[in-house]
Amino acid sequence: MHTLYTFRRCPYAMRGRMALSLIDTQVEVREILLRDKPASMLEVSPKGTVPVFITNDGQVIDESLDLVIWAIAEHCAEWLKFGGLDTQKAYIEKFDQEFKPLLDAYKYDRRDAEHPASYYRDQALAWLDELEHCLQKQDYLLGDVPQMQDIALMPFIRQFAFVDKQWFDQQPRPNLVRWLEAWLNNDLFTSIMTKYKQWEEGTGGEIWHTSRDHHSEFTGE
Ligand SMILES: N[C@@H](CCC(=O)N[C@@H](CS)C(=O)NCC(=O)O)C(=O)O
Repeated sequence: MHTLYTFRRCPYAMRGRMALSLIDTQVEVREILLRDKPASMLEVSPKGTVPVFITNDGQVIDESLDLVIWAIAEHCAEWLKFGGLDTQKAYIEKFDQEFKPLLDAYKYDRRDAEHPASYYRDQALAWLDELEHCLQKQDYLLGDVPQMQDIALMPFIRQFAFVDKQWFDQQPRPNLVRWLEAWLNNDLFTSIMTKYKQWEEGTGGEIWHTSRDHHSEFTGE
């Protein structure tokens, strides 16, 4: 069985769990706390970030985008229909590099920051505008069906929105609001937000039977 070290509220882990829930497999879920990382996780991935996924043949995948690609590229090519793997991957990497630091500066509003939180929020708006522009003509970021890019970005847009949801919803980006609401209410997202108790070293984790139901829902397969 595969093993997943994860933290429920981490957006990187969320994108990994969403991608895993598109395929048909079994995963031992080990829910961790970032302030109390299990030794066995640090042993396989000393950098100490989640998600960490260990395949049933022992391959360690400790970057969320690699995990998403592992799940999607092999099993759900339809999620790479627009643009293909390399283009979507490059876009997500750019998003991670540019948007995430602004999101953190906005969300955590550190006292020693150079600027007020609203400065970082406003810096991030170029990204939101770009996404809004894409969504003006279609249901999802790249077309009328969701793609890897939707899954990879959604947890971060969610986190951004929830810093001040009222502000976000009142912004002139109705299509982005609509896209986010649809994901928040979609089974593919709600089902990966199950609450698990913290995993204890030496015990068995929760067994998660993923299923292709979510995949079929979008592809009609
Ligand atoms: N590039 C990594 C980043 C993952 C990451 O930074 N996850 C955060 C939680 S959201 C983490 O584990 N941080 C370590 C810590 O806070 O100690 C990935 O995409 O998987």
